[in-house]
Amino acid sequence: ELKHPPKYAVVLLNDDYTTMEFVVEVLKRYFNKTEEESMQIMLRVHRDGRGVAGVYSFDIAETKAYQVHQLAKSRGYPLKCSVEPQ
Ligand code: TYC
Repeated sequence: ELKHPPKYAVVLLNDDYTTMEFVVEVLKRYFNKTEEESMQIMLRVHRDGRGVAGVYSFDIAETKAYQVHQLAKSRGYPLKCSVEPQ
C-alpha cells in the first residue's frame, strides 16, 4: 500500500485591522498567488472569517506561517494564520 505524506493547510484568519492590500501582498509574496487569486482568497477570508492560502508539507507550512507573522508584526498588523492538518 502506498503511503502519502500528510499535508497541512495554512489558513488565513480575518481581523478588523489588517488592510486588504497587505493580505493580497502576503498571498502573492509567500503563497505564489496571482493578483486575481490573491484578491479572491482575501475576500473569502474577509467574508467567511477564514480561508486556505495554500497546502504544503508540515515544514513548509510552518515556515510560511512564521514568515506571514513576522512581516505582519513588522508592519504593525495583527494578521494571524494557523497550520491545520488536511
Ligand atoms: N477584514 C479586513 C478589512 O476589512 C481585511 C482582511 C482580510 C484582514 C483578510 C485579514 O486575513 C484577512 N480591512
